[in-house]
Amino acid sequence: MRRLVLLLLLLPFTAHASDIVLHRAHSYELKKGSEMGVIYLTIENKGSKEVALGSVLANAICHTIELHMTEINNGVASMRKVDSIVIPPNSKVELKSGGPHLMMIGVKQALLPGDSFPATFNFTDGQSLSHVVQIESRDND
Ligand SMILES: [Cu+2]
Repeated sequence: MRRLVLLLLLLPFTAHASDIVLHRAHSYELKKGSEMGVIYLTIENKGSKEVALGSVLANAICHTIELHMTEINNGVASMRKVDSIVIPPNSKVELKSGGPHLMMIGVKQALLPGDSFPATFNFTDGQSLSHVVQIESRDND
Protein backbone atom coordinates (compact mmCIF):
# COMPACT_ATOMS: atom_id res chain seq x y z
CA MET A 1 0.00 0.00 0.00
CA ARG A 2 2.86 2.39 0.68
CA ARG A 3 3.91 2.06 -2.96
CA LEU A 4 0.43 3.15 -4.06
CA VAL A 5 0.62 6.27 -1.94
CA LEU A 6 3.93 7.21 -3.53
CA LEU A 7 2.48 6.73 -6.99
CA LEU A 8 -0.36 9.03 -6.09
CA LEU A 9 2.06 11.84 -5.30
CA LEU A 10 3.34 11.63 -8.85
CA LEU A 11 -0.07 12.00 -10.47
CA PRO A 12 -0.73 15.37 -12.08
CA PHE A 13 -3.16 17.63 -10.29
CA THR A 14 -5.91 17.84 -12.83
CA ALA A 15 -8.72 19.13 -10.66
CA HIS A 16 -7.87 22.84 -10.52
CA ALA A 17 -9.66 24.10 -13.58
CA SER A 18 -12.74 21.98 -13.05
CA ASP A 19 -16.22 22.82 -11.84
CA ILE A 20 -16.42 19.29 -10.48
CA VAL A 21 -15.39 18.60 -6.89
CA LEU A 22 -15.12 15.10 -5.43
CA HIS A 23 -15.73 14.80 -1.70
CA ARG A 24 -14.72 12.05 0.68
CA ALA A 25 -14.31 9.04 -1.56
CA HIS A 26 -14.24 6.03 0.72
CA SER A 27 -14.50 2.29 0.76
CA TYR A 28 -14.49 -0.32 3.49
CA GLU A 29 -12.10 -2.89 4.81
CA LEU A 30 -12.11 -6.12 2.84
CA LYS A 31 -10.51 -9.45 3.52
CA LYS A 32 -8.11 -10.85 0.96
CA GLY A 33 -10.07 -12.93 -1.51
CA SER A 34 -13.17 -10.74 -1.38
CA GLU A 35 -14.30 -10.26 -4.96
CA MET A 36 -16.41 -7.12 -4.63
CA GLY A 37 -16.40 -3.86 -2.77
CA VAL A 38 -18.13 -0.51 -2.92
CA ILE A 39 -16.89 3.05 -3.25
CA TYR A 40 -19.01 5.92 -1.99
CA LEU A 41 -18.42 9.66 -2.41
CA THR A 42 -20.18 12.92 -3.06
CA ILE A 43 -19.79 14.53 -6.48
CA GLU A 44 -20.37 18.28 -6.62
CA ASN A 45 -20.99 20.13 -9.86
CA LYS A 46 -20.32 23.85 -9.37
CA GLY A 47 -20.82 24.61 -13.05
CA SER A 48 -23.86 25.76 -15.00
CA LYS A 49 -23.88 22.66 -17.24
CA GLU A 50 -24.88 19.12 -16.40
CA VAL A 51 -21.97 16.67 -16.08
CA ALA A 52 -22.00 12.87 -15.98
CA LEU A 53 -19.57 10.41 -14.46
CA GLY A 54 -18.84 7.83 -17.16
CA SER A 55 -16.20 5.54 -15.71
CA VAL A 56 -13.87 5.06 -12.77
CA LEU A 57 -10.52 3.27 -12.79
CA ALA A 58 -8.37 1.92 -9.96
CA ASN A 59 -6.40 -0.70 -11.82
CA ALA A 60 -3.93 -1.36 -9.01
CA ILE A 61 -6.79 -2.43 -6.73
CA CYS A 62 -9.44 -4.07 -8.88
CA HIS A 63 -10.11 -5.28 -12.40
CA THR A 64 -13.10 -3.08 -13.10
CA ILE A 65 -15.41 -0.58 -11.44
CA GLU A 66 -19.06 -0.52 -12.43
CA LEU A 67 -21.50 2.33 -11.94
CA HIS A 68 -24.59 1.01 -10.15
CA MET A 69 -28.01 2.28 -9.24
CA THR A 70 -30.03 0.75 -6.42
CA GLU A 71 -33.68 0.08 -7.13
CA ILE A 72 -36.33 -1.05 -4.71
CA ASN A 73 -39.15 -3.15 -6.13
CA ASN A 74 -41.78 -4.62 -3.80
CA GLY A 75 -39.49 -3.94 -0.87
CA VAL A 76 -36.54 -5.79 -2.38
CA ALA A 77 -33.39 -3.81 -3.22
CA SER A 78 -31.46 -4.74 -6.31
CA MET A 79 -28.55 -3.17 -8.16
CA ARG A 80 -28.48 -2.25 -11.81
CA LYS A 81 -25.43 -1.33 -13.89
CA VAL A 82 -25.71 2.04 -15.61
CA ASP A 83 -23.60 3.83 -18.22
CA SER A 84 -23.33 7.12 -16.35
CA ILE A 85 -24.32 9.01 -13.22
CA VAL A 86 -25.61 12.52 -13.97
CA ILE A 87 -24.87 15.50 -11.73
CA PRO A 88 -27.17 18.43 -12.57
CA PRO A 89 -25.78 22.00 -12.63
CA ASN A 90 -25.08 23.60 -9.25
CA SER A 91 -25.87 20.49 -7.27
CA LYS A 92 -24.40 17.48 -5.52
CA VAL A 93 -25.08 13.80 -5.95
CA GLU A 94 -24.28 11.55 -3.02
CA LEU A 95 -23.14 8.04 -3.89
CA LYS A 96 -24.13 6.03 -0.86
CA SER A 97 -25.72 2.88 0.46
CA GLY A 98 -29.19 2.54 -1.02
CA GLY A 99 -28.42 4.96 -3.86
CA PRO A 100 -26.03 5.24 -6.78
CA HIS A 101 -22.63 3.76 -5.97
CA LEU A 102 -19.45 2.39 -7.49
CA MET A 103 -18.88 -1.36 -7.45
CA MET A 104 -15.33 -2.67 -7.47
CA ILE A 105 -15.20 -6.06 -9.23
CA GLY A 106 -12.24 -8.41 -8.95
CA VAL A 107 -10.58 -6.80 -5.95
CA LYS A 108 -6.94 -7.95 -5.97
CA GLN A 109 -5.89 -7.53 -2.36
CA ALA A 110 -7.02 -7.00 1.20
CA LEU A 111 -8.08 -3.45 2.03
CA LEU A 112 -7.26 -2.29 5.54
CA PRO A 113 -8.68 0.64 7.53
CA GLY A 114 -6.40 3.65 7.17
CA ASP A 115 -5.10 2.61 3.77
CA SER A 116 -5.92 4.55 0.65
CA PHE A 117 -5.59 4.18 -3.08
CA PRO A 118 -5.87 6.53 -6.05
CA ALA A 119 -8.75 6.32 -8.49
CA THR A 120 -9.41 8.16 -11.73
CA PHE A 121 -12.89 9.55 -12.32
CA ASN A 122 -13.69 10.07 -16.00
CA PHE A 123 -16.56 12.34 -16.96
CA THR A 124 -18.39 12.10 -20.27
CA ASP A 125 -17.28 15.61 -21.30
CA GLY A 126 -13.65 14.46 -21.25
CA GLN A 127 -12.66 15.73 -17.81
CA SER A 128 -10.64 13.29 -15.75
CA LEU A 129 -10.09 13.78 -12.02
CA SER A 130 -7.76 11.87 -9.71
CA HIS A 131 -8.96 11.36 -6.18
CA VAL A 132 -7.90 9.29 -3.21
CA VAL A 133 -10.21 6.60 -1.86
CA GLN A 134 -9.82 6.10 1.90
CA ILE A 135 -10.45 2.70 3.45
CA GLU A 136 -12.65 2.90 6.52
CA SER A 137 -13.57 0.40 9.18
CA ARG A 138 -17.05 -1.08 8.89
CA ASP A 139 -17.57 -0.23 12.55
CA ASN A 140 -17.51 3.49 11.83
CA ASP A 141 -20.35 3.33 9.37
CU1 LIG B 1 -23.58 -2.41 -6.72
